[in-house]
Amino acid sequence: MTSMTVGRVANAPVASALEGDLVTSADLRDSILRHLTYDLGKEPEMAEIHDWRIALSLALRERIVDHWFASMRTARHSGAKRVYYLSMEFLIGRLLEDSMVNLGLEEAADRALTDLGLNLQDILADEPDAALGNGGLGRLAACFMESLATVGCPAFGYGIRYEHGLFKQRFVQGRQVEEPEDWLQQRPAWEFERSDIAFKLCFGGEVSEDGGKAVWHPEEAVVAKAYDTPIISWQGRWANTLRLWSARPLHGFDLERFNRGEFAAAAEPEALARTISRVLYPDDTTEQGKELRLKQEFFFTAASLRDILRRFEAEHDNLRLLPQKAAIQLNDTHPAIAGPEMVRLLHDERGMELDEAIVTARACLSYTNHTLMPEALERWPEHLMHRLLPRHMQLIERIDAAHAVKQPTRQVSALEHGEVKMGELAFMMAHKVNGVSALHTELMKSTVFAELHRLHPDRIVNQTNGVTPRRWVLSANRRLSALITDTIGEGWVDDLEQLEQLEPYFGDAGFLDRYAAAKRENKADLSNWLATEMDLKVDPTALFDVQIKRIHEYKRQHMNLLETIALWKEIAANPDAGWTPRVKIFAGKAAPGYVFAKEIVHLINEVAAVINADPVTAPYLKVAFLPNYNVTLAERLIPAADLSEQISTAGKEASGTGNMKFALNGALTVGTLDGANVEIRERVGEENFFLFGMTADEVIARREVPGHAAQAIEADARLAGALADIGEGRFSPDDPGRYHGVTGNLSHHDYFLVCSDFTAYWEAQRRIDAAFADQNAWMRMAAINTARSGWFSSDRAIRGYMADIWNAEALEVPGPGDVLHSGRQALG
Ligand code: 26V
Repeated sequence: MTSMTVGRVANAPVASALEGDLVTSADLRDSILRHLTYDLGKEPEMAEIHDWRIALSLALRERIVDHWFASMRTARHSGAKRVYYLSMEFLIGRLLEDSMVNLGLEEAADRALTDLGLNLQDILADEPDAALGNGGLGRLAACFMESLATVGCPAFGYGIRYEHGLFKQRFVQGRQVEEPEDWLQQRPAWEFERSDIAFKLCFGGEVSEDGGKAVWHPEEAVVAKAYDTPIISWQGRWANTLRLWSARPLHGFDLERFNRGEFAAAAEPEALARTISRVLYPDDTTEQGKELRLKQEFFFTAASLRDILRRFEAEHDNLRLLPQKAAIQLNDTHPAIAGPEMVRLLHDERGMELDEAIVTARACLSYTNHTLMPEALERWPEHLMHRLLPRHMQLIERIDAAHAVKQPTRQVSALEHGEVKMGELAFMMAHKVNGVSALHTELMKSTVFAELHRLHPDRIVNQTNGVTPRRWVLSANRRLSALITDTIGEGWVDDLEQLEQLEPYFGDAGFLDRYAAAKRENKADLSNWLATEMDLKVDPTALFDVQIKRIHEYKRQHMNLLETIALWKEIAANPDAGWTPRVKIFAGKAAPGYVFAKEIVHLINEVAAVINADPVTAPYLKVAFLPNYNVTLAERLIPAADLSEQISTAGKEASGTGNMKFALNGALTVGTLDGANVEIRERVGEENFFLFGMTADEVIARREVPGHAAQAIEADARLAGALADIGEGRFSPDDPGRYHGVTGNLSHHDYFLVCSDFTAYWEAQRRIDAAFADQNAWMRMAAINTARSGWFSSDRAIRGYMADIWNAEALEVPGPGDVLHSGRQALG
């Protein structure tokens, strides 16, 4: 099939752009074969698809390395401030296409593989997702890494190299079943193992005093070992490092015990130490109070701070300069132990005065809050903190006391009811605290952090989230990207607000036709995929109505489902009423221990089975719940969506980022005034957004109305009918009472006000039906969403952090032409 004699054009002189490309593709083919042969030890005839994929990845990685070293060198020599993004999660997905597109080597790779008798799409599809995150917070961190590189900001991402990422979801008779995720099974293609970068980290023991100095005598130690993945910018202008820590034993294998025949015991320390980086916690709301989780948090935070200080001390000798050289962003409170740990490193280990150490640490640190849900705000029992990190517990008390001195009324403390409140601790130790949408930031000021905000009125700032256009438009939606580039040139890819330039073309019939054709073809692709992968036939011209996100009560997938049931009943009662055909698409994982969310999963599947089997309603309604939602599935679904479901109870969704991806890809939003929906609606225009439901203030007032749920059900026969069907077991005839928990919750407590918002939601959906029937008008609204959503680029968000929080500057990066196709020439 393949041959090593590939010198056909490799030595040809580069006389034209075309020939230049040919040289590149031949070079690439050579290096794919070289990596396959000499790194993987495979003969082409014996190689399987994953071998080729890894060989291609290594060939691309090789081309990233020169840019990477050059960027590091530039950062070192310039003395510029570096940004450190500490995040417990990086939900990366696949990296091969991203790297290839950013390097501008897609055509070359395609040609090289064709020459080798291979298909690029098959190879891309073979890459497992790096699923080192739960949802929005982790995906935001991944978008930010790509944007940090693209804007040329010298930065490191720091996190944990989990052996097992987020569990895989399967449905067994409609129920969610979790299976371990194993992304490291095959050789990871992107990372570099750094055996030389390792830090010893300690836990437990006690603290003694020696001449007024605290001395920590820990009882346990592990080693954090670094693995680096280079993150390349758009057009390869800059590259940063994602450094993930893996836990190892301090003293490896116990040979003495092994020789005594205690084989399992000999390997025990290794297994125990490795446990720390073994699994990603899959619970993105309820804190389980797990000791291991606190260990994970300290493990990666402390390793990262040591690395940051080591780098600083190699370049500078005055610790007071630290805040000018290092901006450390805490992604949620998960790394909030950074406050006390930094104080310990500066005060205990380097002799800085305690007060100055606190001020210095604060000047470096800043904290992003991603949720106001009380159950998701981290609190650790003091006794646990004391047992695991006794010196840190002392320092937390000192930090809290120092803060209290400055506020005579002493209303705020990081210590309460025997717990350490990590949000308060992070706030006290950060010079800036940010929310992730305008509404969320205002709610932070008026609710959870109201007192702290009163004391520090300049500390809270807003940075509305964003998403990277390279992955979420350019790569995920090739047809739309080609149309945009044909119309306004390629500048939009790293200057997304240029999408505004599309609007003048809407008058040309041709533009909207092509826009509609792109959407139609994306939907046809998805329809084919649903047919082959899920054995589900759908009408590719139907309205594709998509809700994809973690399954959670506040996100209200069950409100969408109730509307689906009500619609189905109405269509069944009157099939000839001219219904707008719809495909309701759901995807999302429930946390393994979250009983209510798992019941919703089961119910969606059971409702889908009943509706999809109904021949009367089949032309108008189908329901699909796609298993194992992940980044790759999102990339497949978003470009094919007509309608984006963003229906959370107002005040509960901090921002949302899926909402931005949908709007950019020309799906209209049906949504509440929550999170970034508010800003999306402001930008795309209220006439291009389907708003419904209570505002955050109205939600709070409504909860005070006694019997609000019963009232709403009484007033809406459709809602009552859908609830009755569920309650009577219409979708679960084998166990009619299966969903009494769900219906009971909705009819009585209904904390998330599904019933109270239902009627408005139903009405919005019928407005949508009517609007979709006029395809020309709909496509115009969709195109307006694309043209006006450029502000939601993560490049804009990162520039906002740089200006308002980090005080960091981008470094001059050479233009694309200086870098691309420059072979092994370094950037200088
Ligand atoms: C919390 C916990 C608690 C312990 C176990 C594991 C775990 C994992 C993650 C979290 C954080 C949940 C917060 C979160 O993901 N918030 C989402 O952040 C997005 C990015 O800012 C935002 O768009 C979403 O609205 C928000 O829900």
